[in-house]
Amino acid sequence: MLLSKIKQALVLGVAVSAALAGSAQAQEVIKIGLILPLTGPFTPIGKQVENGVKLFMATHGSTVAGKKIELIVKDDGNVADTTRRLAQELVVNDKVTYLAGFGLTPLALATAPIATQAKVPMIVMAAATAIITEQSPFIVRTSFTLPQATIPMADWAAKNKIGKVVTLVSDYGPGIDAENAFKARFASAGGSIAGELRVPLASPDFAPFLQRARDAKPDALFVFVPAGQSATFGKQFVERGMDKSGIRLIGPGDVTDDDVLNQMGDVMLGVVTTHHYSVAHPGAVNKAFVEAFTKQSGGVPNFMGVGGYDGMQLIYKAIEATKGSADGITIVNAMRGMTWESPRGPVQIDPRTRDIVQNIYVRKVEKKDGKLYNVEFSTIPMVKDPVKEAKR
Ligand code: VNL
Repeated sequence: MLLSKIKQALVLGVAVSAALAGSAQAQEVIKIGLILPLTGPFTPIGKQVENGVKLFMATHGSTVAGKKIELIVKDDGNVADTTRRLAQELVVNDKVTYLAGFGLTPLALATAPIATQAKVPMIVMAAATAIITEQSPFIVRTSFTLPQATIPMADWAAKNKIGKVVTLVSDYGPGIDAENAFKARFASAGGSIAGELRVPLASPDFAPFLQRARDAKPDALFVFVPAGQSATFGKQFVERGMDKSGIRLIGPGDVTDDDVLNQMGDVMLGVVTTHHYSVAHPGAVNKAFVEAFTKQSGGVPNFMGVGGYDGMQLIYKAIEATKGSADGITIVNAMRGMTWESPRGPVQIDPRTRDIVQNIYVRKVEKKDGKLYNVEFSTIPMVKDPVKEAKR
């Protein structure tokens, strides 16, 4: 009698574990399509984001809420038509639950209609023109917006004996956002704009623009160039003798990108910028992030790397919150209002706009242990995208 009970239990046990093994094999998969420029001039940006995404997966495992996470990485070569086609294929053929990446504004704008039609959440990890999140109700952003990063720069300049400024920006979405935000805020604080220069995005030659800026004799030159162009800009800045002209360099922190700052050299010492991330941001969360990122990729993270890392963090949190839902509306609604501690500091997804709310730091380039860093010295807490705030 007892023996048969034991036998029964054993048989049952075997049956249960067989069933468990079966369900593990058939474990549901959640697919994430990551589209980035991984060839062409913006390869370092794509690589930063990809490394951030992969680091988050490596440190947090690839099973969330009992589901296996599968990352599918695609290279758009910074061609908007390609980004859109890849997104379409990922949705239709691979049946991804999430689209992610988007290195530059035109790539994100081209893909927005796909997210809307397919009702697939689209996590913008890099591109930073304010209007992007308004192009689809399925877009949620973990990078930043240029107006968000720029307004504190205008405030700082106005308070620090800078009266006359020439602006020099890359001639597309984020540059025009930066120019407009700076101009309006700086003027309202009593500053004057002595010139507005726009440089083509493709293969830019900054030299003639720098000469014009110099001729206008401003107190400061406000610059936005996208990450990946700051090294070229820095080189031409020095070749034109701008570093010895007495004209200060200011701008959102794209121009002192942590990834290339040391390549730009000591001429950058003392440059003040405003941005949401510095590799030198204090605290345990960033320390661990920088160490792990450097170990994994061989280079330091910049704001693009952190955008990728947090984008994946947001996706994991949404999978947990929705128990792995595949419904785009459910997912985006779960993301609204989410908060977490990023390597950059505290962040929140604005429940209304789906843009990221974050601290903007005022930083100065300093040398520590022989290396250049953007050292934060002042914090403007939890800044929302000012363009969307103005529309309320
Ligand atoms: C964008 C904005 C791209 C800021 C960037 O680097 C950047 C964009 C490639 O929205 O296109 O630093």
